[in-house]
Amino acid sequence: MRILVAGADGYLGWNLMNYLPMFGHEVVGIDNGLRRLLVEDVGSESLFPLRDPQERGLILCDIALSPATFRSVVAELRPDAIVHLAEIPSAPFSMLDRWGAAMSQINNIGGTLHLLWTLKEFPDIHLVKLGTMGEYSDWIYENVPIPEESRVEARIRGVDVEIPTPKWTGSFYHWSKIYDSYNIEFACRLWGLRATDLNQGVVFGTRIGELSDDNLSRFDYDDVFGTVVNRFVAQAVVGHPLTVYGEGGQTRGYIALRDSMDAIRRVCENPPSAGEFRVINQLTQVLSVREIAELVSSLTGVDIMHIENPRKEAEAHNYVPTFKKLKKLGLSDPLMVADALPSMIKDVKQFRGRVDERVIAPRHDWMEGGQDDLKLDSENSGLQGFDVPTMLGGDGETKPN
Ligand code: USQ
Repeated sequence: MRILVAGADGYLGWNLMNYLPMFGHEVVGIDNGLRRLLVEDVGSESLFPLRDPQERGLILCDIALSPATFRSVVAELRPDAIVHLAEIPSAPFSMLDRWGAAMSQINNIGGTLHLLWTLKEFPDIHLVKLGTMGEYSDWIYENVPIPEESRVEARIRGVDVEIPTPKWTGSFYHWSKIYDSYNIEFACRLWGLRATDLNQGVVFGTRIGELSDDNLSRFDYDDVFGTVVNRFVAQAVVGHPLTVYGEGGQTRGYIALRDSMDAIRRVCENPPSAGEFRVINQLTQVLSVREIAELVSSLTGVDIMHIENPRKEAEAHNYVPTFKKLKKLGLSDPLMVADALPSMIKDVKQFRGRVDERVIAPRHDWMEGGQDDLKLDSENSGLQGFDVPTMLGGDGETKPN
């Protein structure tokens, strides 16, 4: 198959660019380079050194700012599938301040809308969209198993009806994913598009085995862009106590990087029919933060530290997600956190000198919402002053159109 990966410079994107060709697929990657800039802006960088996007052979293109360029890439390439990973993926970033919130939603929802309008012209292309398990709030699903469908049966004031799966969530980032999901489902109905919404849990891992050290994908461990398992591994390697937020009973779905790549491949190879909006819950294991900390601590001897939770979230709750569809697509023998940890620790140790301990502890409280640095409107040109294409040194083609 010919597959276009949007967001190809990211943690998942670059691994996918290397994984899909192993199965004979042709891949083309586009990216706007925003992730590198945002991580730099919060005072961090990928633990693994990265090659430039140009060296990686990626096309510099921002779906939200340069939709015409994106359209021409799609028109020329005519891919069988577009894997859409081109979003700002961080809940903490979206809760930093008004800019983080606005940028997350404008970039994510705006980019996805432009992508949908391009697909309207090419409706046979299968949209594989990265969503999140965080679209299912524990508020709604405390006593009900999380569905793996776009529709559920409900009884409203005594009447049995079928309704869109109810969603609620806890960060402006996660809300952007909910709005994306509903927009995509609407476009499938409206224009007969075919799409798969992958509600992915938290991903962990350092590499897909085959990547050489000088071609690794990014690995974030900071308080804003790092995710919990990867952060705990980086913390353990430098002897920093593991930062469990609050009680640590926060329970989530997890999936290994390797299995996430394999799931995406299988989803691409098995497209839904025209007009279908397919939902898949992409996780293989359910764990609490405390259980993860205990696993990392037992392997490394590093202490566990319960710190005040900078987020507003339930610290103890039920969590019963349904996740049957990946297995049906053939994903088997998933890698569990406990089994992945030894090789992750080994990989991270190689780069321990690059861990900056100043970005480990959480620096922002979600309730405070960061400093409200509202300048005069005339100074707020662009989002937080980022002129992405120019900062990347892109040519005229990548400028907003
Ligand atoms: N946590 C800690 N200590 C830390 C970091 C996190 O206790 O040092 C806790 C958080 O409070 C949270 C849980 O670990 O309860 C997961 O946090 P996370 O930062 O690993 O993941 P999250 O913010 O939920 O977001 C990540 C990805 C996002 C994806 C989501 C899937 O960044 O792109 O959508 O996982 S899910 O969690 O299912 O919503």
